[in-house]
Amino acid sequence: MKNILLFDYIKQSKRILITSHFSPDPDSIGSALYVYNMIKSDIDRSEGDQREIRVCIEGLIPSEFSFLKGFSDITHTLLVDCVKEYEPDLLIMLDGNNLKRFSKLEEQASEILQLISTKSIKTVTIDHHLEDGRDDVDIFINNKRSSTCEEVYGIFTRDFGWETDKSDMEPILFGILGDTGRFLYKNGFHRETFDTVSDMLDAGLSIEELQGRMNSLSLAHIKIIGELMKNLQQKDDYNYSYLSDEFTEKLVEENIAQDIYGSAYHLFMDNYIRSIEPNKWGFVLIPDMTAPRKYYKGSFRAISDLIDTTIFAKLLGGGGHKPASGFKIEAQSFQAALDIVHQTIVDNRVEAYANK
Ligand SMILES: [Mn+2]
Repeated sequence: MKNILLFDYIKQSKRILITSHFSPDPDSIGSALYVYNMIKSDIDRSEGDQREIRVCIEGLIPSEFSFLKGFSDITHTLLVDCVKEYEPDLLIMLDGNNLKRFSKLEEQASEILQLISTKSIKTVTIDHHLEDGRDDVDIFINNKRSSTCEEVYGIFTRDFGWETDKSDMEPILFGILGDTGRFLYKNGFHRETFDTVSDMLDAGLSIEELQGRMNSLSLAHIKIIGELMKNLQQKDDYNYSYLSDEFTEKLVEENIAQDIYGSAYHLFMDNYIRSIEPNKWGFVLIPDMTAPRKYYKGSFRAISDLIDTTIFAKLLGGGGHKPASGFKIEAQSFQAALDIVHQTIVDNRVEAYANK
């Protein structure tokens, strides 16, 4: 039913805008580019079709994603500027369910909400995260699949039956590999996931090649991962590590790119923080590279069914999934930020375990 309505929206709108969460990961950019490419092909198929389509994503976009079809078409500006200038009548938001995930600054997010209501822009969210705190939209789709990529593939390729070639599938497989941790994490719909992935392998895509694009490292990555290993600590029942303000400021002086900083942090977190014995969960805290000594961002990781880390992340202004969540806080210093995180754990640990 929702898919039929979405189909009508896409067919009847004149200017369609696609977005996904800022500083995109493979699932975010993969789902955005797939939806963009599918609708663009639909427009191109029928001669004289007046519809226009754009994809706009805020924040840092890793250059390793540039091989994906449609990458060079991404409008890389503030979302609010794109909404004002392009004047879409349909906004499709992917891999997030609150405008604050798509537009980095809070006042800009509220400005977009204002524009949505004054300009009567139709809104669609397709997501797979927990739903609390989500924005009200005209169509909300979340079937709790492993990734937004799986959700959108189920709609456009499977349900609508739109022609999908190998280059259309590539962003989808990239996103699934990213969000499933290459099929590592608990997945309530594993048959559907492997069935979807079988389509991609039949089309000739290679898991090895795509995973290779996610795993390739520079010396700068190794240096950052090494620092995180050096700073690793254990406290009570959890592991944690961090980068100091001084270390991060030195990276800025050395012109280390933000995407390297971000991907090294993710690699350390996804591979180590929940598996240093005897603990099975933990967090990593790092200064925001653009504003050290002011903003600090962190992520929690846990093995499945142990603890609900979103209990902590939400109190720290973030969210996500029970075993994997993130947050960003403002603090006077790195130590102050770290103290806030520890205290949040101490105060809410019982509830977090109970909610597993
Ligand atoms: Mn995702």
